[in-house]
Amino acid sequence: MEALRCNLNPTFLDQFTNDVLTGLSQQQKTLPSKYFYNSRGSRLFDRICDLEEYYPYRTELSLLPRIAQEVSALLQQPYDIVEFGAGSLVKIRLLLQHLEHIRNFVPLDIAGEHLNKASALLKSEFPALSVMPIVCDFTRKVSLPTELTLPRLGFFPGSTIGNFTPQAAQTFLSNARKTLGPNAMLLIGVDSKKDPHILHRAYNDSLGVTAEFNVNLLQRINEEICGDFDVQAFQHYAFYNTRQGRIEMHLVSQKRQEVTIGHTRFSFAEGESIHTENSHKYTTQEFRDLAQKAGWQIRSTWADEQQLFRVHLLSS
Ligand code: AVI
Repeated sequence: MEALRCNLNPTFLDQFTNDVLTGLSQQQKTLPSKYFYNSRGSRLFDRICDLEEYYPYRTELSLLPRIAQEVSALLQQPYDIVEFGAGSLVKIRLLLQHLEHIRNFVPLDIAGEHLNKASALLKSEFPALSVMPIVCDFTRKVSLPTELTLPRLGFFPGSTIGNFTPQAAQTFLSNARKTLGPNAMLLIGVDSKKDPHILHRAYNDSLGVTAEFNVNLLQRINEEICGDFDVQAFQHYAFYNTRQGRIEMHLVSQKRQEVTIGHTRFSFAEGESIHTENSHKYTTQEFRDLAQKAGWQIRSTWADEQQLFRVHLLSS
């Protein structure tokens, strides 16, 4: 299965290099978390999802069968489904098994090879479903295939929205509304604010998989854009920033050192960090306010018993 390509920047490596050089030139050095997901990073993320400490994945997964049944009752008409950041297409199966009258499914993702493989496999399991993958930057407005005529149900699981700043999350929600068109709905997973100890464990697992996932970003820079990071000389550090309501992940330099990427050299003091990810947590009220600013209303909310994770159904 060959995906359509839409709204991508000319060359990925130019963009990657540019983002890395820009991020490391700031006073608080940063690297965008979207670059975690090369093939090794995606495998490490799958291992994170299997960890006992990392509750978001399994909690959302356990909610989905019930949600699918209730959404099916609520929709009362056929919908086409558009998944943002589709990845391995695991969670959509739980929806497709329970939702009736879904004719077209459009998975959107930046990682083309992975998307094509996952789409072909899904199609073999649901032969009556038309699967139309699009390789794109799904955070921007995407032109959907003209074959889609029904109203659209967007799907954005996993609390990936938490990895955006609140401003970027609002922009994403507003672009998703434009992508989906009139009378759309959006089913979105959002991690809740909770006891910081639970959060701390989830991002500091005892097997060190999250640490490996974080450090892999430096390895990727070495391999793909000629960096010379001594990856052993940076340590994973994740903490809950109460004021901002988010987990922050950093890589902390263990010594004074210099790193060269291509022809550009960067100096690190001992203890200086690179900020690699934010994972924002939301109360229902905070998320309602955010969604409203982007033109969405919450129609229904589902949560597990401990309110660790919520899935909201939004309507435009
Ligand atoms: C993909 N995203 C929702 C994950 C999160 O929890 O913010 C990424 C992650 N980072 C460390 N562990 C998992």
